[in-house]
Amino acid sequence: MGIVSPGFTGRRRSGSDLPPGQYLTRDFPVLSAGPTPHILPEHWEFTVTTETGEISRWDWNAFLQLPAEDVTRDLHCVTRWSKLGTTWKGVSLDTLLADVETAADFAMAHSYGGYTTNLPLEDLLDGQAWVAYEYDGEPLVPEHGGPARLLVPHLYLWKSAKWVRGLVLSDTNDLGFWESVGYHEYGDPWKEQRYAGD
Ligand SMILES: Nc1nc2c(c(=O)[nH]1)N[C@H]1C(S)=C(S)[C@@H](COP(=O)(O)O)O[C@H]1N2
Ligand SMILES: [Mo]
Repeated sequence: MGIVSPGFTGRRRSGSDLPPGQYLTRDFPVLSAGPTPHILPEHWEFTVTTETGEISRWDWNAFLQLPAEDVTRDLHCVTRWSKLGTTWKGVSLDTLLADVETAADFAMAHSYGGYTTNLPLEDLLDGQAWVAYEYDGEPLVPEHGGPARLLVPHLYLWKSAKWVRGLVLSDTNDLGFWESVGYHEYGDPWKEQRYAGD
């Protein structure tokens, strides 16, 4: 036909959307290392603790009053499934960290239930990470991390801590739950950084 519909704004889907070693899935698998914590929003809070011990705190109401963004991103799980074009609503870490004074290079995400995962602080900034509380237009269900989870889609999905309760900033790159048992400390899916040494 040779005519491109002017209304067509979708990304062209091709092999280049899929990092090496990944396959496409349409459903949304649930991967949790332990039982699903059921956190009532009124009991939820998110804290950022700096390397000097300063704490910033948002309860659910304060969190919902922060400006939120709609984001569409591809997800890549280290167990090799990828899901393209997932839609979320959440608060950018740029917003949450805007007034936090820190010189730290690293962050440890902590979850209700005890899960942890480590990231360089710079990977949480510049529009790369959110605390997400809606998925596909609905409140985030507990199985996928509700009331709210970290979303860091440029890294393997184990970095996107479900039931997130806070970040602890640090000068040292301490290892989180999966990282301490052999998963890669960074986890770039495009470099296939699945395990330590990859
Ligand atoms: N708190 C917590 N967050 C977690 C996990 C977990 O076990 N506990 N699993 C991680 C892993 S390994 C993956 S692949 C994704 C899975 O997210 P999903 O269950 O929403 O697909 O959550 C990540 N975040
Ligand atoms: Mo995973």
